[in-house]
Amino acid sequence: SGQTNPTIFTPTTQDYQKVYDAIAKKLIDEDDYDDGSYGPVLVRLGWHSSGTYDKLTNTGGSNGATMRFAPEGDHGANAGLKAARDFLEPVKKQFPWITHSDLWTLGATCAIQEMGGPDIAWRPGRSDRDVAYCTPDGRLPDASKGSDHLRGIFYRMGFNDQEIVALSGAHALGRCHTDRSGFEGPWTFSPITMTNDYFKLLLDEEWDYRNWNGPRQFQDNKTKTLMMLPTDVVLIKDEGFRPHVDRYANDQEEFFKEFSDVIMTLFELGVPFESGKEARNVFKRTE
Ligand code: CCH
Repeated sequence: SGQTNPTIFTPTTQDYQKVYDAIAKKLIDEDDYDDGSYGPVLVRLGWHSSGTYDKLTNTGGSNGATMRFAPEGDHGANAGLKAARDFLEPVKKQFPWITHSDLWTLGATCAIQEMGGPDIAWRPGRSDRDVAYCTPDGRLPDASKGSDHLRGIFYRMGFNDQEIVALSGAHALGRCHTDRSGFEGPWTFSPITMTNDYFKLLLDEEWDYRNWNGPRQFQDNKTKTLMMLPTDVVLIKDEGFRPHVDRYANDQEEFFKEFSDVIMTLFELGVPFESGKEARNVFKRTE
């Protein structure tokens, strides 16, 4: 029936849905990690594998999964992401036909949906590359810096101010760890549920410097349990970013829509897809 070589397996959307389901099941089963989910660290893995993209040289991005190798895996920005890569390894064993680079972005997509975020369209087509394709250190943002640095990093990927703010809303999820980045604490009270609370809290709380021995970070004046990075607070101080923080704080649906678009774009940066946009698919979530 049109098949030329029966030993070559061409996965269908249903096959990728099976991978999605296996990741989702592991997320439910392995709930004794961090705040109760590997979801946030999976999102960070998808982001750090993609956020190395440089549009001028068309290098970096999720194609390649070069974080598997030193030196990239050892870049300071990637500290702690071994937890996410190890979490996905049994899924790779179960579905050996999927590439690591497809698996990492699919893992992040699954995590966002399973944590109550928006639908994210995803398509396969990434291939794994060898160590020679590792990106140089310094392509990911430095949390201690200001708006010029943020723009420098994200404009290099091809994003604009609105997209920078939308992407930053991922900090509704997860936390900082002293043994990874040096920073400490979660951004929101519900770090394993995707909401627009990051934007609401940025606007509604008073953010003071935390008095501690660690790197400069902010804490909420009321409960002193939440944190913001210097690069987070930049979003309410900078007049190019601020209007989008206001919009997203006021309307979670608007945030979800724009976040969904921009994270799909992020995960596709630099990938030489053979398929067109019609190959994008939204996977069914776990009930
Ligand atoms: Fe982030 N992020 N991120 N971030 N990030 C950290 C954790 C998460 C910056 C710095 C940090 C994005 C943008 C930025 C997540 C998603 C995204 C940490 C703590 C630092 C530091 C790491 C640790 O100690 O474990 C900076 C600077 C920027 C600049 O824009 C974007 C974009 C995304 C996704 C779209 C997620 C999720 C986490 C939580 C990880 C976890 O383990 O809980």
